[in-house]
Amino acid sequence: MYILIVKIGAHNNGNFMLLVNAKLATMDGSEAYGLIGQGALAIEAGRITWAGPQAELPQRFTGFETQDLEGRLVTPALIDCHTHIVHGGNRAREFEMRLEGASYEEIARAGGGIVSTVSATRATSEADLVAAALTRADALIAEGVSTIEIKSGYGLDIETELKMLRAARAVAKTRPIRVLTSYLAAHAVPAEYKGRADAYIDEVCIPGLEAAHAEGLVDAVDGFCEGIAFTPKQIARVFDKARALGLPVKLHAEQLSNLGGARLAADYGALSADHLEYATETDAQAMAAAGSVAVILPGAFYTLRETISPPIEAFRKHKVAMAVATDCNPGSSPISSLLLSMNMACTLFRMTPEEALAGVTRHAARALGLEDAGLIKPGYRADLAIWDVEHPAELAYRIGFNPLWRRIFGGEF
Ligand code: DI6
Ligand code: FE
Repeated sequence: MYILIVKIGAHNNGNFMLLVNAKLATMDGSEAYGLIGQGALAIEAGRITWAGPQAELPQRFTGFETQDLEGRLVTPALIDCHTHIVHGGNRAREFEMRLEGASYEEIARAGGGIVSTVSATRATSEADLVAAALTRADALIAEGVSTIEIKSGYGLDIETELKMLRAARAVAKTRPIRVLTSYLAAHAVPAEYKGRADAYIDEVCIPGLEAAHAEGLVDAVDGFCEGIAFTPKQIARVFDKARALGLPVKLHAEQLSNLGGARLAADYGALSADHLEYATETDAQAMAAAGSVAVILPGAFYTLRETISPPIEAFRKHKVAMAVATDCNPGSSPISSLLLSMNMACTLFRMTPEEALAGVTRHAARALGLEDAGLIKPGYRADLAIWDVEHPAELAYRIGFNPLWRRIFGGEF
């Protein structure tokens, strides 16, 4: 009985909260960040139940525990919708090789690249994969991130793909963060299947997907459609299996060349197509019609010193929602800062700071198929970031600077 009373008390204090004297960037799709200058926000049982101008706060909230934010900016907590944070080893040696003149594709074709991380990941225990991923997750959390997508794809055998996905699930059990997993066995052809990509799809990729799905480890299915990876036809076979299992798809498409990946993704009603440096206006039209999000990954563009930018203007023109993500991975994008990714999206691709912020909140949620995150609105999860800045444009503007004051996850600081 005593325990019961204590629990009810804790529930009341922990789960009902009123934030006052706050500047709210609701990111609800209205003009100018959906900004409310002198705002208040009510949280009940982990959800936002009211948000608006403080002067209009309904009577029923009197008696709530209040937090005076002293004019600080509140945004939806950030969402990193494309990461590979579970992996073994690192590729600093390749970084040196690229600086000596080797290209990413040359290194990949010479047996380096993705497959070298595969050897390291196979050799790392699940517990050590989790520990390494947590350091990267912590860096993201420290910047106000509440939700991350984590891909497999460095196992390339069934056992290791499952180990990676279990490690990804463990991240969410160990930290206050939401994790969505993507099965990415169609990431590269492992050495033991060299020259036999179709056999790899049939013997590993598809049976592995069935096994991972049976264990509840898969939230979406991804692939790498590229000259150094898989053809649209091979990806389509993986997507057919995803569809049969009722799983949504997404695709690494047109990163280094245009093979028709974005159109393939659109044909399958993909949540997103990602990278897209070589995408065309026709691809943008197909994505718009399918409602697929364009996930912009400036960290990979920067690291590989690419020169062709994704067609941002075409995405704007055809109203393709643009998300921004880190692509945190040991090869092409060793970055674990979403704020820096936002800055890069602006400076390298001329996205606006408002597009960049929408790209890590509302549109990132859409890229993950989430309908209860990414904006400040009644009914949405109370996942919020509180910043020591005066204007939301400052989030993308500064470099190597983290103005996070507090993060609220599921209604709790
Ligand atoms: N595209 C990328 O940028 C990463 N994967 C992919 O399909 C690169 C992964 C790596 O180089 O390890
Ligand atoms: Fe990636």
